[in-house]
Parts: sequence; C-alpha cells; structure tokens
Amino acid sequence: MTFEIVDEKLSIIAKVNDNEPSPHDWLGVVLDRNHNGKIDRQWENEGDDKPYVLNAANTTIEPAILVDNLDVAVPRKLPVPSPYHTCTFDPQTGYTFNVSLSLQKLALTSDVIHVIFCDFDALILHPPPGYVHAVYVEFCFGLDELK
Ligand SMILES: [Ca+2]
Ligand SMILES: [Ca+2]
Repeated sequence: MTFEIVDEKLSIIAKVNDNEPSPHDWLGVVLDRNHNGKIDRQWENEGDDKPYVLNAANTTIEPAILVDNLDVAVPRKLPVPSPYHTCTFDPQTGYTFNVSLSLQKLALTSDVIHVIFCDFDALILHPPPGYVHAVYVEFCFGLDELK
C-alpha cells in the first residue's frame, strides 16, 4: 500500500494479489474519524469510525460497521457508485484499488488505519473453517511524513 497527499486528499493505492476477480470482492478501510486515537469496532454517532467499503465493482455500501478485527458488517442495502475509489484488475498482478478521501472532511489527528480485504469468491468456493477468505492489518501510515 502506498499513501500520498494529492490536492488536499489522502490518496491510498492498495494492490491486492488476487487471482480471481469478483464484483463482490472488497477492500475495507477504517480510519480514526472520531479522533480518539484508536480504531473503534462499533459506532453510534455520525462522526465515528465508519468503515469505507470499497467494492471491486467501483461501488460502496453505507453505512457499514467494523464488528470485530476481521470483518465488516454491511447493511442490506444496494451498493451505490463509489465517490471514494476506483478499482482495476490485472490477471497478472491482481487488484489495484485507487482510493481518495478528503483530508478536510476527515480532519485526522491520528494516522492509525485498519485495512481489510475480503476475497468473496474464495468465501463462496471454500466457506470457513479451513480457508482464509479475508485478511486484515492495522498500522499507522505516517501522516506527518506525507505533509
Ligand atoms: Ca477474488
Ligand atoms: Ca476512533
């Protein structure tokens, strides 16, 4: 993953080594939107850490909830065209998610980020247990160094 600030926006390029495209594969990005220095699993208020659900089909579903370390619960709503990202697939290298989020809107004070990738077609072919269909990682992306 690479991070950059472009035109007052946080640009995230995430490359995912997936061999099989599916419109239901998705990348989840959670930021500390309520400025308490950590990623919160649940949210109650408008300003809380709501995940961005970035579908491979260039759509999003809102609102979503990070229910535990691994997964994001999405409401039973139809996806809408995403204002946050575009996604391309290359059979050699997999997905490239190109994400752009308004820094002004986020007003981040902490740069902790939680990222999930869900390989939905793997989940359908090999339901758990026994096969990992999603991966996640939480780290600080170095916001101060980007400025
Ligand atoms: Ca896949
Ligand atoms: Ca938080």
